[in-house]
Amino acid sequence: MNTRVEIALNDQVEKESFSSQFYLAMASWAENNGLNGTAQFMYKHSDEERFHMLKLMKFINERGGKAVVPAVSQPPMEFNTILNVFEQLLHHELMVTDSINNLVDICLQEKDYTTHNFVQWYVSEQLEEEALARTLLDKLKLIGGDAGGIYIFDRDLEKFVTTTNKDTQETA
Ligand code: OFO
Repeated sequence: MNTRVEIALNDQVEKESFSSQFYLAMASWAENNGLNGTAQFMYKHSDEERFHMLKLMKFINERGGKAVVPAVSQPPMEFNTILNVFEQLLHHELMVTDSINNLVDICLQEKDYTTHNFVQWYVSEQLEEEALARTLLDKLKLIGGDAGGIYIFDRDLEKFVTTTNKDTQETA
């Protein structure tokens, strides 16, 4: 496998691993602050990021490269408000999108069209994740600091997680 592409893919492995840890920290914070829907959403999101990491690692190894298991780094643990949690989520996803776009650039520069094709899955995934994070953040901005509004937001998020879990199980 092309060395530059391999390094960039392993760098992405590290970012997906950190995303998983970061969303786990958000889940734990939400759970400790009575926001069970948000906690479930973040636990699920954390699992998805781990899946993104594993998918990359398998691809690297299948293509003759060496997937590197990254060190676990401590994510931020304190979030002042639920709004702050979702602001950080969107901010983080935008950083991941930049990194994926950089990966696409490297594949094209190195004429690695197979990896380019593989990375397209991440391009679409980022589109969806960014859109979802923006929608949730917009809702929270509308709600402002209203406790009743936050209660309903959190309850709706719990329903959303249950419905999407059911859909995934039915299509599996
Ligand atoms: Fe949410 O980022 Fe993975 O790809």
